[in-house]
Amino acid sequence: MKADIILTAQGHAGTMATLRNEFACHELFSAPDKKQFMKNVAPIVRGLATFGPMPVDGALMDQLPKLEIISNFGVGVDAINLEDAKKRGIIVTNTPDVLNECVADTALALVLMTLRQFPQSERYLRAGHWAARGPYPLTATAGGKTLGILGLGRIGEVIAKRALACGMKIRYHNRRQKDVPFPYDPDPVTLAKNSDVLMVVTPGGPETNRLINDKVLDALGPQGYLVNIARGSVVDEPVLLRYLQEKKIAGAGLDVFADEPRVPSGFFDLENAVLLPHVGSATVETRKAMGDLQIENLRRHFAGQPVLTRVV
Ligand code: 8YV
Repeated sequence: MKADIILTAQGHAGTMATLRNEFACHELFSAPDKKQFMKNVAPIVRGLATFGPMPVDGALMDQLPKLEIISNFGVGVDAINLEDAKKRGIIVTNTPDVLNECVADTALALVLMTLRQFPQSERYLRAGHWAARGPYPLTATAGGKTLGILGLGRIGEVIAKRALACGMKIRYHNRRQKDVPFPYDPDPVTLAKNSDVLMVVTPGGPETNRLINDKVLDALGPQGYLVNIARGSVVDEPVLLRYLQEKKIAGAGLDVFADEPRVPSGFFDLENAVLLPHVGSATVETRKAMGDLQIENLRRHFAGQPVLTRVV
């Protein structure tokens, strides 16, 4: 018999097809009356396949007394209350590693796009300014600059590899110093002070909420750039917007925002920011690999085997 699971959102097409094939899927995202939906499925649901930022907390878990596993599509589990899951003995899994290279590509692309202003210079050409006004103004070289990585984990290390290939120097801050050949800074302010480009790769959640504040941005300074491929919550967004408007930092490359998909309109007017719609891991290949891992965790759990990538 197929296990009953809830799908919280519309995921990658291939992943959805496999989930629907192997499990008895109940689609919360398309239910017209969510309360009624939860009531109907409560007696049978044993799994939750989560996608995206929908919060999964103790109140939701309590509505599903048979819930055994939450299998998240994505490495970041900040939308899931892990303590609440732990207390209830519910397993939580994520999809680490399979997206490292892809997210690191996005991170490096944002460094290059932000320093070299490639999107802006492309817009300049398309607007016909090249012939009318002459060459695009000079920009900043990445090589020789210091990339400060806030959160040198699995993704951070792959970003470091790429940045080294561009001739950048690496420093980092983590809660704990690691055995890596890069200088360690004891806190985000010191890292920002010692960096030309500050790269945010920390997990989201309450511990990192608004870690990038005015003090960190002041330390980064008017010649410094911020790149965020982690979570919008890690940055104090209104402060960042003001610092970009007032040119208190040189520029920013952002793949993530505090209230996705809503981006404060002030960002749209900035010429010193490159903005991406959370595409860090968004390739066909990587999304398939993430979906495969999400499904394999569910498959194993319901076959009575240990899951592959357990968070809680
Ligand atoms: C995805 C991500 O955009 O893995 C993560 O934590 O942020 C991204 O890879 C997200 O998981 C899509 O739901």
